[in-house]
Amino acid sequence: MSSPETVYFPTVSTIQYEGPETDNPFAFRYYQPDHRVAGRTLHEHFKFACAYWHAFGNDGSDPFGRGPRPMKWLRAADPVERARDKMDAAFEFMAKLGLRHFCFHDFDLVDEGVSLSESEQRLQLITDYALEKMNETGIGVLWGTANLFSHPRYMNGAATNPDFGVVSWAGAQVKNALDATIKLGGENYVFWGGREGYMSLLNTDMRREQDHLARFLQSARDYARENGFTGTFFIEPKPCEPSKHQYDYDAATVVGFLRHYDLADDFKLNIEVNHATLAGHTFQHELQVAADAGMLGSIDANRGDEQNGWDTDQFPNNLYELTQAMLVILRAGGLQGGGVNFDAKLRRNSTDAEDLFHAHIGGMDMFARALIAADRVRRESGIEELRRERYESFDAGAGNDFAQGNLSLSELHKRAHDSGEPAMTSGKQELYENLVNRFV
Ligand code: XLS
Ligand code: NI
Ligand code: NI
Repeated sequence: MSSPETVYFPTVSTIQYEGPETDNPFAFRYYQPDHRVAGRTLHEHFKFACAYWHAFGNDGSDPFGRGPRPMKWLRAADPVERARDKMDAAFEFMAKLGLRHFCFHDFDLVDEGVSLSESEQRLQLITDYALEKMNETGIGVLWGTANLFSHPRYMNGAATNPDFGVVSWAGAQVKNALDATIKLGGENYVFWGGREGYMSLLNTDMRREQDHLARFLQSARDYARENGFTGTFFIEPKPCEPSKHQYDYDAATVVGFLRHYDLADDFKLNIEVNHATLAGHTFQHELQVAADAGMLGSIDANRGDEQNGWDTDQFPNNLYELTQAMLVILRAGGLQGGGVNFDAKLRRNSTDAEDLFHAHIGGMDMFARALIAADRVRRESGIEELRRERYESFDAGAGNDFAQGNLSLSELHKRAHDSGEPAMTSGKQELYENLVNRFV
């Protein structure tokens, strides 16, 4: 990588690994891209990506007031010039931080035009520019997506809109976003269900809307495959917000949907921490559901707030939770095709240019530290053996016959009579918790 040009982040130079003892806030204490854990480098495990929208589009505005963050890259009057400035800022940031991937929505790259044709022209121009920057730096696209939720035309949904005219527009937008993703060599393509859901069942034909969603996904898949896209499609589950109820509620719901509509060969899941908790699950639960279905594709890294019931999208810092998540990921053999996208935003009152670095350094270090801890837990604590032994009555004999489907209910009944009341076996949860804590 050539050394990044300094324009937007003059006070920060390239971030290096300095080890756990450093007091330099602009250094990694755990993340070393080439450090190997469980047979792969940390870079290969994570493929960390910058979320273009939060990092370079979020000025900190909230429903109560305009954004306080100065965004020097958004000052030009001309939309394409502004988009280029934004891209310069993004590439300066990523190069200094050592991020080798980014994720984008179509209209994060450049503002939507007043007509579809104008939007298409703008996307052409900005993706030409992106290609230049990507070639200079070696930075790539982890995934692209289309913003099918911000424009008022999508107030009743996009692919699930009751009006076919809107569904067509959504189709045009996804075609353009796929074209952009393919042009930039994107490794994956994401569908997060924006407003695909309902606000009230009274006016909603849920069955029809879900059929339309499946048709839409099939047509997007077919178009992308015909045009050379070999990556994976990800669905990103979320239970609510902005809709009252979103069809992609959680991992189990999406796995069922993909199988029902015959999409399971091309689609996997992108699991977001804060979406898991909004659905009433832990992050590790959602990862486990995806992994068990063979669909653990990618992660949107962030965290929620225990007192707030919405998608607060804070940067990850919960080591204990992340270590448990890394246990699931290591057991699953890693992410399938995806990586770790920082779908997280600075707090409204974090307004210094450096804050974006602190946030990402912290997140990357947390993931590295959690993975290293989880690997040690697996190798040194005995937890894997303990968990395996818990099920060992199914490994042989009648238990194995049962697991193989070769034992009837009447035979279970007979066995219970013969062997009498089973002995109690402790679940030992506190012991397991201590085994993890030893390495955190
Ligand atoms: C919103 C989602 C969104 C997707 C990309 O809650 O997390 O940011 O990741 O459309
Ligand atoms: Ni997300
Ligand atoms: Ni989210």
